[in-house]
Amino acid sequence: MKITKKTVCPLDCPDCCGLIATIRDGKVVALHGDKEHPYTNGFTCRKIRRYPERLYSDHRVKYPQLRIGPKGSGEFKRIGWDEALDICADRLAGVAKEYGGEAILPYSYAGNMGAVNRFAGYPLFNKLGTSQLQQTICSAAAGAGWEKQCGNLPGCPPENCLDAKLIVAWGINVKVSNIHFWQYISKARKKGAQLVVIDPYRNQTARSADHYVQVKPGGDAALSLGILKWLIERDTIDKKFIATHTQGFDQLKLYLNQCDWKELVRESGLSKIQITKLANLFESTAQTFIRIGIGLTRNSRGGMAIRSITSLAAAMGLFQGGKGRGLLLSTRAFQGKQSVLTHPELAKHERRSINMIHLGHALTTLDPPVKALVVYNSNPLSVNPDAAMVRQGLAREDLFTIVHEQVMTPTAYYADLLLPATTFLENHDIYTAYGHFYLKVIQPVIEPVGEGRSNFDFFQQLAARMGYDDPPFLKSCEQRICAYLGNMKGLPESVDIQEILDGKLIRSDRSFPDGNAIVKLNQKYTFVAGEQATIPGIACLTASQEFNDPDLRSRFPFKLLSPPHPDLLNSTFGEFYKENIGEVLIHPDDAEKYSVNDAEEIFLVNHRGKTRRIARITPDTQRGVLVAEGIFWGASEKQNRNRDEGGINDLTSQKTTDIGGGATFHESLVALQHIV
Ligand SMILES: Nc1nc2c(c(=O)[nH]1)N[C@H]1C(S)=C(S)[C@@H](COP(=O)(O)OP(=O)(O)OC[C@H]3O[C@@H](n4cnc5c(=O)[nH]c(N)nc54)[C@H](O)[C@@H]3O)O[C@H]1N2
Ligand SMILES: Nc1nc2c(c(=O)[nH]1)N[C@H]1C(S)=C(S)[C@@H](COP(=O)(O)OP(=O)(O)OC[C@H]3O[C@@H](n4cnc5c(=O)[nH]c(N)nc54)[C@H](O)[C@@H]3O)O[C@H]1N2
Ligand SMILES: [Mo]
Repeated sequence: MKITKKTVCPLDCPDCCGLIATIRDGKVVALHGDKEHPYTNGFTCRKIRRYPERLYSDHRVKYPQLRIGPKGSGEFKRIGWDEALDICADRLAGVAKEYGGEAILPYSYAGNMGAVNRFAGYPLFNKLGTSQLQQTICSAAAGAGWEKQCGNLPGCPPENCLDAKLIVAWGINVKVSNIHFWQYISKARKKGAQLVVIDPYRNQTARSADHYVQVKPGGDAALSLGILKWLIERDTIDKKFIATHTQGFDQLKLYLNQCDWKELVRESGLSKIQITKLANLFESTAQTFIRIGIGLTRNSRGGMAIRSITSLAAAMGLFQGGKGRGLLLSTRAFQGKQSVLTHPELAKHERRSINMIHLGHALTTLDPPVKALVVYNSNPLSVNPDAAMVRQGLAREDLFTIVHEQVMTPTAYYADLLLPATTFLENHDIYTAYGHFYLKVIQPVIEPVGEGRSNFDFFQQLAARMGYDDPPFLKSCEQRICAYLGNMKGLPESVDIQEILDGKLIRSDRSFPDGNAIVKLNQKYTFVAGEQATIPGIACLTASQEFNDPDLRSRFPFKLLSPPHPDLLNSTFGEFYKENIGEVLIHPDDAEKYSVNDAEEIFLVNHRGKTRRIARITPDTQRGVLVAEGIFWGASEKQNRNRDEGGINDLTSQKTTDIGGGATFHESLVALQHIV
């Protein structure tokens, strides 16, 4: 018998789709986009269509296993959950007793975006007094940059883009990483809108655009400040909006008056003509919608890129909204109290805090050392920067590693204790989105596959096994969802909690149809925001780090970008492409200079590590910039046999962004090396 049930995609993607699962004989046989979900609009990406295959594949971790071979070998023996929980409890309590709670490091991110399961480990780790993890790997710089100038303003509803005449995709590959937004762009273009893409390489979205602006990596502050300087010179900024809804503009104006065009040109990589052409387009199109991505923040000037673009948007009055006008980075639609998910009150004292980007450091050189690592909702060996160092850490004989996973990832290979995790199709949870304004609670659509347990169940059971009976450990998943809904900003007053629990789709009341949140919420845009020693108060030009390092530049002449691939979601789905090492885009002039042939398998190397890619020679990238789409596992699989070769993140650095402590994935210097 065939039935259908509604659910929500759990993947870390702005689109957070409503899905329809088709179930036959207790098994999910298909997933489709929900037609009743306004943003999903009946359509879903090709990744999620393969999810049923992932669900039942041989790569799935189906029961608890204990390592019997050498670290990283992937040789395990099957054990039962009872024994697994005993081992977890004994080892964690043992480490805490001998070395203190801080010798335990939990590592998690957003494999599952459900609020309950995403943060399910926190209460136990707070109780145990473990090291704390700063979850910075994705949007920390973007969030900090936005908050510095815009406070807690929500983004403009994506629907507003339908009436735009000029749409700017700035550091975002919409057709790959935010595909449902394309429907609005597409409809607006049918009504005459033009699409501008600002990106260091001609990505899939740029190939469909009306104008492609090839900015230098990290050159966005220079570009947006150049545009603003031009608008000020021509006196076409929105003075009324600036006077009414902002503060501190004069200081920025003074800075820009003194700012030399030569510097703006050098830093943006664009000529003055290219900058002013774009400025003229902005000036002549009132109905402008800017969609900013997170990609442009993954470098040492990432926060400043956001601060400069929002300052440009504020000077243009885009925050006032109006037909087809707006600015969207993240919607910030619903804001629940995270403490009801994480329960920090269970911690008895202050603990050290470790930026997840520094995992390599934490597992190899940190003192006092980490003795136990608990990984869930993440695949750090593939996604974390400086992964060669992570691998070195995971190989340590004196480190006890627990990995709770759905599939046999490169990280799972290094587990001492491997535990089976359920997927969203087997879970109860609540999902909010960062690309639209809807929220939904879902129930499991099938029974767990194998002996999988959700993050929530696993950590509640482990807490019980460790003898803890504080109230948070006795709560059900539904009680935690209710607590989260309790003080949530964005929930319309009229909604009934029971209806939400029953699965009703809710639209946030922080979504203003006209995109004029700043006016409706009576807030101000601050051009000058709290100057600190290393953080200027206004948007301005700053120096880049690794790309400017003369020593590294002399040894590693190429800038490497490593953005998403259409078939992967970060490293998720990597098991389908195990033999695939991915491509690297190389400009024809560079290929000639370094005698690289198209389709040649080649090493990318630097002082941190090395990986293989297939060369693709194309003018889509600029001279001196290599682009490697996708966090494929391929090379990491080879690495299990050959220790000094990993995935793309073996080349990226543990350096953090200018603000927010974010990752600098798109700022690594590398060299090309022939494989002999
Ligand atoms: N198919 C697919 N979709 C995904 C993901 C995936 O892995 N695969 N990942 C998901 C996740 S977790 C996230 S956070 C989002 C991320 O999605 P986005 O916000 O789109 O960010 P990125 O994909 O990192 O980068 C987007 C674009 O920024 C460009 N870029 C890099 N450096 C610069 C720069 O200095 N300036 C400018 N202007 N552009 C630059 C890149 O070349 C890339 O084309 O996507 C989500 N969606
Ligand atoms: N070079 C480079 N590196 C990057 C990026 C980049 O652009 N370039 N992007 C970065 C970004 S934006 C992000 S967000 C991070 C993402 O890093 P991660 O959050 O680690 O994302 P994934 O690679 O998708 O891995 C998630 C893992 O969690 C598992 N999982 C899913 N659901 C559950 C669950 O309910 N329970 C448990 N226990 N496990 C589950 C999945 O099977 C998967 O293996 O990667 C970053 N890494
Ligand atoms: Mo992300």
